[in-house]
Amino acid sequence: MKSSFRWYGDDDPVKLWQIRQIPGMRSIVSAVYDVKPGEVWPEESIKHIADECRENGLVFDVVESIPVPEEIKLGRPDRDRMIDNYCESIRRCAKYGVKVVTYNFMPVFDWTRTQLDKKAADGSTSLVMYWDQLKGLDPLKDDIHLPGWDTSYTQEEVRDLINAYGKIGEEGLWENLAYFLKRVVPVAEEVGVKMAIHPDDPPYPIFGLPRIITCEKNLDRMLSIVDSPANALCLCTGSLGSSPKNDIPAMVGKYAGMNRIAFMHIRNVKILPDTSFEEAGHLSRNGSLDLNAIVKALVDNGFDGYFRPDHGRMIWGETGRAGYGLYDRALGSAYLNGLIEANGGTIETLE
Ligand SMILES: [Mn+2]
Repeated sequence: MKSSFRWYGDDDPVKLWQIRQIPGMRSIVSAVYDVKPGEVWPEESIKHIADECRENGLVFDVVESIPVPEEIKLGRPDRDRMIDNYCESIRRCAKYGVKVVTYNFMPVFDWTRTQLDKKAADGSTSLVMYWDQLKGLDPLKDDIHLPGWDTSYTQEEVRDLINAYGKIGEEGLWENLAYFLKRVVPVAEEVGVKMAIHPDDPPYPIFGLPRIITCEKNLDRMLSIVDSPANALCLCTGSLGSSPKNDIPAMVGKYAGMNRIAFMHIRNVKILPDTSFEEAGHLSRNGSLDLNAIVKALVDNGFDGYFRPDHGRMIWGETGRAGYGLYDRALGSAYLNGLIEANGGTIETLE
């Protein structure tokens, strides 16, 4: 399998030369951030990332993410134009060597946490989602700002979007996902790209918004919409694993065996008795997931795709983008290398 690391471009406090020094590191996971969702990615921006990675002994071959605009998720009249743009961005990424394009189909908000800097007993900080902190908040009534939420929406826009998703419901969202996949996957196939859907985070409804990429039954349904290896999963253990109903090692083994995982996000999460959760260190004993069982399931099923450590804690006084510091993700990567080696797996590096 191929070791990768997310990088937020030139503004990222974590530098490519640092990422290169992580043992076994190969691929950079990044995106073009200078255009609005729904617009075509400029070729020069894609080329710029690819060139910088190459200059640093790395390869830019995983995109995370090309965002899917609300117009497509809601099935609004402008969606055909935006799907055409999306397909063009995929073609351009492929031209510069991209093999996997990650995306998600979450309404309005990408992920939900209530605090980004919860201090643990050892002094490290991490992202958490506490029901206590969420209780009593109503985005239809209050102007709430949770960390990670798109700040470009006004309160009124958020209210309109929530109402629009309320009208289409889960089945409407499924229909719009199918419409999108049936147009996008053939283009991806043609240019040698795998589309990798990231699960909803957390994998249950928040504020009544429909969420569909949540569990084994729904992943099966998603994969059956277009039965192609190019219609694949970005299996995020921490997102799916924040619901105790998901058996992550079993799901990893099943989908790896079907050759439908393009990209693995591997991290741990600690589920609390009331189903609140904390992002824990990668080590199995720090959280609720058995990371060795997850890696073993990948190795045993011949997984040869990309993996990356996911969100890390902030440790050693590092400051920067919550969840995306260098140190703890590098520790996570080293730990994953150890598990892969111990299970007889192979880490492919560049020549
Ligand atoms: Mn993830």
